[in-house]
Amino acid sequence: MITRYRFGTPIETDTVPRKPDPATGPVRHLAVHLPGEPVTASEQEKPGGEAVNPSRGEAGPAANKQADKLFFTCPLREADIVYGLGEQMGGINKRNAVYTSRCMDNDLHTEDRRSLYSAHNFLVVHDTARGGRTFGAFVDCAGIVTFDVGETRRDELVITLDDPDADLYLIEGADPADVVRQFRQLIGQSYIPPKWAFGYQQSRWGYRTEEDFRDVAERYRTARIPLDALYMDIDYMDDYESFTVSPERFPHFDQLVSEMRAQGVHLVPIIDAGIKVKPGYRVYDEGVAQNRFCKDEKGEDFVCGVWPGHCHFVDVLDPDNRRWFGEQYRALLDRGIDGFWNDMNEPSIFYTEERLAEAYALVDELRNGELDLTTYFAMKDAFGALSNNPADYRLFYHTVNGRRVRHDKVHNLYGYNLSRAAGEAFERLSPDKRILLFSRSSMIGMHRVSGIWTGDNMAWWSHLRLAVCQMPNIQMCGFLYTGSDLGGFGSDTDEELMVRWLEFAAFVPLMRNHSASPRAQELDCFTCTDTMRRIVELRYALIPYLYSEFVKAALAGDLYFKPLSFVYGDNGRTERVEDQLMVGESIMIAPVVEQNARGRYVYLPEPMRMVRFRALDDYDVADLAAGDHWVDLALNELAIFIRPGHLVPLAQPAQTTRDMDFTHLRVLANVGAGETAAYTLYDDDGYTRAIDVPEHFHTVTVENGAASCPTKHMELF
Ligand code: MIG
Repeated sequence: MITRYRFGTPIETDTVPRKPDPATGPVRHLAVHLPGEPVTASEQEKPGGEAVNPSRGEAGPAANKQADKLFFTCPLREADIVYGLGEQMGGINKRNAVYTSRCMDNDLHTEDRRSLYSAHNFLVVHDTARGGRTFGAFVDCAGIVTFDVGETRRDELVITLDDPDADLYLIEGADPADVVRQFRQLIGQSYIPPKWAFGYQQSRWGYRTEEDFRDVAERYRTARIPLDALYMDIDYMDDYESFTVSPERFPHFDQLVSEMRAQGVHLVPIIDAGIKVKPGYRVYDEGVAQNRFCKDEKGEDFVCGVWPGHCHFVDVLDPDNRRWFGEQYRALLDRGIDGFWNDMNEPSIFYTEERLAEAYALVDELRNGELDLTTYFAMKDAFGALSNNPADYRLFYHTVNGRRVRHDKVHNLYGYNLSRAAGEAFERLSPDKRILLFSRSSMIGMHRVSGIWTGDNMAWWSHLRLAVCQMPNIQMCGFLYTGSDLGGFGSDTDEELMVRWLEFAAFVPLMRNHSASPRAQELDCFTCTDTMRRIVELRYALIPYLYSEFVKAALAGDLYFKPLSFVYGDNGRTERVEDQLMVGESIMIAPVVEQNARGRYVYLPEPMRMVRFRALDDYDVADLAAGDHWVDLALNELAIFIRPGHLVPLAQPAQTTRDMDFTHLRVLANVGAGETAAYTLYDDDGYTRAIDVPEHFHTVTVENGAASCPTKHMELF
């Protein structure tokens, strides 16, 4: 059951396509503290609900509550687990930390980061004790929201809205999986990319010329490692101008696109949010002439510094500007491009002239003196705080329904609407074929037209582990197509981390190796390239299953990656497992995320069949009982655990998904003698926009030791 409560007059976010009528009366589960209202013991029991606010005096967190904000609080019991919040730091269970939804270009994802690039204001509070309550809360607003999930007080959840205008949705369900399903129904169907986006993809901030792309493609072919896409980072552009291609470095761009296409490799260019201020640059000229940009205090086009130097930001909160911005993608679509990644759309600001002037003034003042403790740090901070300074987000304005709105009030809507502009344009400009799109910044709502990647991680073991935990929480918020930079974006990777990361990423929808560290990270740069090739081949073998599970999850509003308890319920163990995931309906994975490990403990909630691959045709099988097992996993071993009565269809890998045969499949089964099992396989041509049609669903059956399917050639693996 979903109930909507309205507070104040929120700005429309378009996150919920069909809103239920707002309810009146008390809010169940959460105590509400309206702006200006003192927090007193009388808040303790809200009629008709179980919202309890522990009584307290002026001391404690209540005293910190500011009068102009809106708060929701809820006691946390020992057995409660909190899921959700999408792209944030921490574990699957979000307890004992604070998270702030404030889209930020934070390039150092340390444990203490409270904000990453996205604003995903949905969480589930689940009491794992018998008969406990389970509910979801979705805060639908444009402003900054902070979730103190028991950091300040272990026994209390406090949700703080900087701006007291919001819709609050409360979702009651039987269990977390049910709450998430209802929430996903509310926010609408998740974006589905083309099938080639499930292939292996190679990126690096450093490919500069068309020769670089030919070289990488050729190296993958020489090493016989499957590859579906190469990514073009900002250096392909002419002077960092979005939607342009450098004529010097890419003199034969169209030829490059078709050469790559002939090999089955898609080129995926980056698009940056900042539009360079440069008369003669078409997008700039048109944007100025048609009044498309955000304004400063004086009503002039707002200027700040990003990659290209001085930039304007398109006011994408206006539907007409959104349409105009979306049209810009045509320049590249017309040249055969069918995938994009949208970067810097928090939007990231390197500097503004206002902040720079302050810093220069300080330098001038201090130039000839001797720096002491105070002045040294003042100077350091003046430059250190130039980027993404909250003060700069107060310097510019949007027009929302004819009303001028300062950016900081709607900051979290920016990246969402920029990528929405692209996604909505693709539906017009490419009505027959799905276009690949993922974004760095996002808000719930954007999940209908785009995926996300998790930004600038590091080649750290902790970030491999983080990627495992982020996946299910991001997907709960609607973003099914997601992934982290494989191998780590910053800092040099090592061979072992790279292999272990590949073994996990083999199951991640967006399997993209991206980096900017000095060490090259393409898979032919390592001594264990053979192992890496075999892992990528296993990924390709799994594509029929992964794609099928992905599309079915999108259609059903379900998850592709699930925490174990979403399948098995709570048994005192399942709900505490954070380093194993369910992938679709048939498989559990238990990736190695520890340096120098040569195996790990794996918890099995039910008896499962372990298939431990060294390669597609080199594996061993063991039927394991429910419970804890030590599993040896040499560096070149990747294990999957198949649920009883379940099937996993496999294809023969090829160098690209285009070259794969999806009509002749084999099926891995965990089906006992005399038993029957069935699997619904989703498959299509890989790009059609008509997804949910009966011909795309195939029934695979295993019985009497044989596999069959009326519409595909099927053999037992
Ligand atoms: O300020 O385009 O997260 O993936 O390689 C850095 C260069 C801008 C940040 C993205 C990263 C990309 C990089 N970009």
